[in-house]
Amino acid sequence: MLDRLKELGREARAALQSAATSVELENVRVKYLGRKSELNQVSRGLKDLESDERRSVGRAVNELKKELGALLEQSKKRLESAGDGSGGLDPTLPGRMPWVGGKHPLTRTYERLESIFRGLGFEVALGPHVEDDFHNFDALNIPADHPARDGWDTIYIDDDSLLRTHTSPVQIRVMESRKPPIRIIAPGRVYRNESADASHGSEFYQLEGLYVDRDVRFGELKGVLIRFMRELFGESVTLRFRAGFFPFTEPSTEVDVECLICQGTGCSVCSGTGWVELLGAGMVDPRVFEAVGYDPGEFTGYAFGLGVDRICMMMTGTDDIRLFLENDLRFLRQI
Ligand code: 2NM
Repeated sequence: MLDRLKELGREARAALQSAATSVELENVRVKYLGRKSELNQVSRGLKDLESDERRSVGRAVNELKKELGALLEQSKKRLESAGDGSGGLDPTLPGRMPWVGGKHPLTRTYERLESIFRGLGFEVALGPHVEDDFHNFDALNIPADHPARDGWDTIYIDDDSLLRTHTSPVQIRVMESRKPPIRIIAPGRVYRNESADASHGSEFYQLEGLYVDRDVRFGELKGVLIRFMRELFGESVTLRFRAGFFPFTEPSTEVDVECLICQGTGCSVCSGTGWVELLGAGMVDPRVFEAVGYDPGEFTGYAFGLGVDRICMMMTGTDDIRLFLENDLRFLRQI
């Protein structure tokens, strides 16, 4: 009899634990603990047993009933928390995503800029980071003995090799290799021999654009830049065009956007001015066309350049450019 009880216990335990729905659990309860269950029959038959056997079997029956009763409650709870008897799975619970990393904020900014300009008909052009004086300076109307060269804080590798100080040499190389119409953007990393502070890094990302064809006018440049900035910052963005100077464009303009962080009231991102200088642009100087073998009488064009880091700072409310190069996950995860 005791052996039979042991076996019964094993069966009942397994059945209780594997019941996957509340209906199944109720069937298990009826079978092993119900009025007509084998255990109950043994219980009722106790009175017919010899007193010794009655005592030992009686104790075993009670212990088993108690144990199975507790297991039943446990299983009920397990299924209740599933709610619908779906076997412990609640598909309405919020999901959990492991941290798998993400794109760097600069990459995301750059990809957004690229996609806007692609939408405006520009194709992407790339070029070497190690350049020569001709492509980085001379072709851009910045002659060797001219004080303007000092303004770029160039990192030289040897007499004629340098780390590009802007992506303009990419545009020069494209013009050397093809005839207009040309409508390109040249994004990428550029280098300056500067000590880093909150708004300057020794390397940063630039995106320059170039459009050359017959009869390209300043109005088209303005139109494309305004469209670009409205796509990026929203239709209600406030812009300011100022007269500017670059050796490679004439006339030239600098474009500011009202600081998105403080709405123009002044903060650390805009150094208290309410405006952030976003890009420089202008009509390509005839001397640049001469340097690449284009006839300035036949073609005109516009060019522009912007700092990707600046834009990323404004869009993320970051007031120190160095954070973009340090790769501190505590910073990157906030963005
Ligand atoms: C700027 C501002 C204005 C520019 C000019 C050229 C080229 F190659 F066509 F001459 N590329 N980029 C340019 C013009 C860049 O950056 C602030």
